[in-house]
Amino acid sequence: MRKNWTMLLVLTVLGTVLISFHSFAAVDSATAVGVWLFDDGDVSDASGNGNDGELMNGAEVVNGGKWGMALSLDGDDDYANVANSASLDSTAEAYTGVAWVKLQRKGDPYSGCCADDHMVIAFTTSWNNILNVFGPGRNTNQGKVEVGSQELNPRWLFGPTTVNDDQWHHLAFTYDGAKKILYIDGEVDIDQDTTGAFGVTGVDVHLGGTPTERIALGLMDEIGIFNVSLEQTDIQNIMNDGLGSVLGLTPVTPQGRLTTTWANIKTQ
Ligand SMILES: [Ca+2]
Ligand SMILES: [Ca+2]
Repeated sequence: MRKNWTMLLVLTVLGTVLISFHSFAAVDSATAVGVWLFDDGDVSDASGNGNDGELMNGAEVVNGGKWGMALSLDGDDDYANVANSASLDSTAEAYTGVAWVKLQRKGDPYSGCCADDHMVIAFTTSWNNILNVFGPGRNTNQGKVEVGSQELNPRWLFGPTTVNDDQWHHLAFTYDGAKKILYIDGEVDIDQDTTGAFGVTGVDVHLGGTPTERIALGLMDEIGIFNVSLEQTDIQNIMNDGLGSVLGLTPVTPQGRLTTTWANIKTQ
């Protein structure tokens, strides 16, 4: 009898630990405003909010993504446009934007900011909320990642790490009304105390460029927008397991499992 009670206790404790671990690891899919995996060959939104995008000026969805297919940008005039919606407007006060990017170096540094930057995610054209990679016009800052908004105080922030090396990097920008945080490959690249709200009402979202400038050269995959500021563990789960599987939208792929296994092995 005593043995059974002990076993019951052990199982209860184990169950509680597993349940709390699971809820800690989960990202609430209800906070995902737009999820663009590109795996259907287009810019369809997997979040359920209907924020489907449109390929502009010859932008393509191609094989060779981080996982499955990816958005391909020519550095000239390509981008994807997502029309404004009430769900996109819900990101004004708390926000997370995530994306995998594989960007090429556009050329040698020269004087003249900033039309040759690589835009990743932008609520614009008034720079209401941007996740942007510096181009040659930024001179020695070429390849560094910039986040911010015209309406925040302070407005802009960029970190030390460069990502224009034709390798895949995971970028995330979070804002909670008190702090901007830029993550690169799951680690904090830079953060800054900040106040204000994004003026995004009625604004389209552009992926990989804008209608007038800052056209990325390279690939982008697994772009997501949330109306909450996610924690670092959430960002790392999205990076390691894939945006679709973390949100329960797609099954965990063998490739995703392998990536996670390798990441675990490497950190041991
Ligand atoms: Ca084009
Ligand atoms: Ca993909």
